[in-house]
Amino acid sequence: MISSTLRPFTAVVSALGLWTACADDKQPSTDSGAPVTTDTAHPCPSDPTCNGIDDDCDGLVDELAEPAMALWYPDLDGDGFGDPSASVEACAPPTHHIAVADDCDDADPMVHPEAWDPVGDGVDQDCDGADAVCGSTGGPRSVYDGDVTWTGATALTNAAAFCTEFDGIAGTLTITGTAWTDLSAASCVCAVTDGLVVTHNASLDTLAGLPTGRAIGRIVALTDNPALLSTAGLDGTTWTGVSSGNERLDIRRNPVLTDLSGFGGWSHLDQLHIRELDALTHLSGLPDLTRVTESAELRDNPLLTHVDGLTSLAEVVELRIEDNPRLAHLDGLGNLKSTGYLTLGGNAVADLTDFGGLKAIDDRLTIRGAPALTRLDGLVQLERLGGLRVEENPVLTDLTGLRDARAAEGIGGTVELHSNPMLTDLAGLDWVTWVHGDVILGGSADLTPFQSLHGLEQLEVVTGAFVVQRVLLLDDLEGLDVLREVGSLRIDGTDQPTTDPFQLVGAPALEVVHQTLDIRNHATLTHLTGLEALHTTGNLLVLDNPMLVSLDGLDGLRAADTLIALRNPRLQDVSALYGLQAVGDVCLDVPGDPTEPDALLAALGTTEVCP
Ligand SMILES: [Ca+2]
Ligand SMILES: [Ca+2]
Ligand SMILES: [Ca+2]
Ligand SMILES: [Ca+2]
Repeated sequence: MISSTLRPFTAVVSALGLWTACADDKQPSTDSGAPVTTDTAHPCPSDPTCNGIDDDCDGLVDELAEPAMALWYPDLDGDGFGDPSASVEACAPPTHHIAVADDCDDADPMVHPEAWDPVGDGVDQDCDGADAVCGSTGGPRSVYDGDVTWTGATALTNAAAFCTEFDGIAGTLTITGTAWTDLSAASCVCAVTDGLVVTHNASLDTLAGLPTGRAIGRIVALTDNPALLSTAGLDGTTWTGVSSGNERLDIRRNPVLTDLSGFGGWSHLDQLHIRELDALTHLSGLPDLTRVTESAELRDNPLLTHVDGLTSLAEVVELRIEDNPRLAHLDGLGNLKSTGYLTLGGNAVADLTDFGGLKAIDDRLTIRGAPALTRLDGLVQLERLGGLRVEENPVLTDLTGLRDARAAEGIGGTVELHSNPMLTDLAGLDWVTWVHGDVILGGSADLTPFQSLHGLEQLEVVTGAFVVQRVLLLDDLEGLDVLREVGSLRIDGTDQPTTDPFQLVGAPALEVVHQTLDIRNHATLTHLTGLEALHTTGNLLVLDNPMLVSLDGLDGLRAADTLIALRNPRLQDVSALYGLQAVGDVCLDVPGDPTEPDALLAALGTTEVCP
């Protein structure tokens, strides 16, 4: 509008030919005659400045004063940059006009050549011809140093304010308690170094809206978003922060989430948590994940039927797949080569055939509470087994499937079995020649139907304790054909209802018990027959065996650190101990022949010391 009122000043004068300066009459004239020439002998009397005319005919235009004519641009939004399409030529700036042009939107003071151009909002704030973009050429250009939280009713304005200055975060971005339906309010965020936390957003149904070219480091936590349907909006993210020590994907309690895609390109994690996702049927979306250096858990997903999105996974330090009651097949885990701990339970899986590629379970295989697991077949390539725990599996009938793991030759840690009501023996472990840990059968829980130790026929050495407790139907040690050395041996017969007398026969090669040989609470044990090969033990404890008459069976014993036999009310014969050549403290109670202890002590050249 201003331009239309000012432009006529020169244009109209010229167009109407009202007058032309310095014609032949040497005076300003109104005719439109000959071209202007200079007449220095008859100069015009004056030369009013800034009308663009050589009024005094001296050949100089507007020479007496400043400024000269210039172009002026309207700056209606007051941002210091004018509208280049609406210039005005004048000696002085008209109202609201400035000398600087280049405003590409003179109605918006946030848009001008020096403005911050937020990424991804579709607006070219800095007038360079395009909206800013993330990536190697586009950003982040301004990084906020610290954590950022957008929460509740102020989330939108806080995000918008942030985006007027920054497009990167050296910290964690938390979005919580918002009314957002997507993440477009965060469309300026090109990079977050430490993680993206999206939690408790009632309306959020998609993660779309983040800018193209974004990079997210270390952590993505998506928890408790009741409307979240899909994570596909994260597709295209560059996942950074590898080896930072806390790289984590944590997705839990998003009850309608069905699509876990969007994590392509993520190759390494320290922790993966996929938990309590009530609607999830397929675990897809991690096609490039090859390694989890701490733990991966898939737990409490009631509808999960497939884990086909983990096809690249080769190495996990701890893998827990538990309580996914419809998960019958682990068909996406065929490339898994090694784990530290592998824990399975509460799924519909019937065997271990989906672990056919597994070469090493370095710490422990735990099979716990598996309602459909009847057999353990499938570990056909296993070369190392670091430990074994099998407990509370209602339909597991035998361990024979573990013969597939025979290449391992031994078990590098503790073996524990209890509370498998259909399991009657250890058949299937007949490739185990050593256990570098404890063997605990029964322990604090029942091994109810357990009837024999058959299955351990190749076991030669147990470095830890061999413990058999609460085994109601076991009546001997048969099966331990070649066991020659254990750390400790505790055979505990508490509450044993069997009418067959318990005997210690079945371990004819046992020569050394390094720490403690503990025989107690056997309702029917009468002698220690069966231990004839034993020549060395640390502590020998014989306690609370109501029917025990003699220690016959220990005739080969030559060295013991301590000997304690107490509360065996029928014990009368300890003559088997006369072969001892080295013994430490002795404490004997022989109710059936009170003279026996003194005679033995004298023969051994020691005195009684009781604890
Ligand atoms: Ca402007
Ligand atoms: Ca502007
Ligand atoms: Ca922009
Ligand atoms: Ca721009």
